[in-house]
Amino acid sequence: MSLLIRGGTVVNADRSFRADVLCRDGLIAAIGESLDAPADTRVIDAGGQYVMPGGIDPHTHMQLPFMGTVTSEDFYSGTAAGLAGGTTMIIDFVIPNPGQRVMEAYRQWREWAEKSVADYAFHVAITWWDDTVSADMESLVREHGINSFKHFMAYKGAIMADDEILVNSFSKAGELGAIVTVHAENGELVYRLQQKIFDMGITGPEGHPLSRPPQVEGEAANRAIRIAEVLGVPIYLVHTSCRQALDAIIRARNEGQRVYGEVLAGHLLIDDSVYRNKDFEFAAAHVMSPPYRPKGHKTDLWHGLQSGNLQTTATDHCCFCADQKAMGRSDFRMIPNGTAGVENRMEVLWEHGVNTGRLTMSEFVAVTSTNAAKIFNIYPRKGSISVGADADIVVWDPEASKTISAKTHFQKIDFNIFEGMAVRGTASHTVSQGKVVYADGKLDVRRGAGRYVERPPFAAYYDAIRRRLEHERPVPVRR
Ligand code: URQ
Ligand code: ZN
Ligand code: ZN
Repeated sequence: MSLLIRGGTVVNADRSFRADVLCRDGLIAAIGESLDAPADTRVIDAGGQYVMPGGIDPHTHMQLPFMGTVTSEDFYSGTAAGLAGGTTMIIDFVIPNPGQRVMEAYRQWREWAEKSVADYAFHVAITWWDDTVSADMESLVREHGINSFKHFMAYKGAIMADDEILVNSFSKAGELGAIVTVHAENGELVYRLQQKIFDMGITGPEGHPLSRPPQVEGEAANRAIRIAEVLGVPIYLVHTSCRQALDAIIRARNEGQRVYGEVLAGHLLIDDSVYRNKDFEFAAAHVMSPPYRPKGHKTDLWHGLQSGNLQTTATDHCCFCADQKAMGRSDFRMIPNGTAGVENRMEVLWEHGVNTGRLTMSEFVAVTSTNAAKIFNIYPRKGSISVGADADIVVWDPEASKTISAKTHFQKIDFNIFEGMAVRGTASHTVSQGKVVYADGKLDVRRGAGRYVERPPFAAYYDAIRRRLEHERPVPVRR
């Protein structure tokens, strides 16, 4: 069965143009004006609509065991919810417990993800260090298509990576041609401030942002960036939430360092007033790290996106329902950290990015799909409407309006951080591997249809970094 998307305007990160798109055998087979529909072809009338690369959410946590519970969203329901919002691929996280063989954790997450209905990949977290971790990193890069390793600088006593782990892991990643990513919050400071705030008698969700001020993120962001600079590895900062972290990214990028920044849809649109809401359930539902910030940071983050200093948008989709969040009713430190968003990312960014003029349509495509594909080395297979690319496509109706609500979303969580938000512009059809999987507000997915996407290491990055370091610093650099 072929699929012809007729009469639309193709929008790629570099340009937009009027063209039909023919999909066959899971790939884009032809792009052009007035394409014929071969026999047994399904036709979508895309008149007045945009035909864009399916979204890539580079930061999700489906069925994550965390803080004594497991997220309510699994790989089946989470990838389905993503498709309903135009996201056709996620990059999730393998997070070994400290001391757990990294390869064992990887196999566990691969098993969990087999139920996915859309394509997926993994960043692998390095939460401890010994020779087996080093060996498993090598095997993951060389044999299993992993090219990015995550480091949580927060969560002391759980999965926190201290400087010794950072230096060992960043060095190994550099040898392997992989990119390092970090959750940049100083875990020691968070631990101390949590204790201080709690001992002052502040036990509710309002204590959460007080224990992780922007300076705590700014310090860790700069430290991680500088460690990466000395070791000559490219670095990607996940969920950049504040001016202090953005400043660290901008300074390093202006010095020619290979640093990338991600921003969450939530941090662009929600501020810290949510934590002062008297309703525990409402405030606790917004507990995630880094926390939502005072209003001014949102403006800086939008400027970061518009200026190109932040390259990708994500959701950090990590769902905990009210009964799970209630684990911290008497102690904010026990509230499982995480919020949802995989279904709404693209529509809220279109509403507040494109409809406001902050972003062009092509910039929207870049920050919701193409840049993530390029940074994580799966472009142009993903992130482009081009012949030979995977037929992962969203047909976007710029005039379709809706109001976001937990009452109507597909996400498996009883809360929506964008509850009540009116948006104009949503996915009318989502195509995954050349099959229409979402249309007319209904999902048509098959459990297990999602594929694991292997991502090769980055020879080009390392070659450029090595040459720059040799050029700028006499110190001999690893060949
Ligand atoms: O830190 C993360 O990215 C995971 C554990 C999700 N939770 C969160 O609060 N961001
Ligand atoms: Zn994080
Ligand atoms: Zn996360």
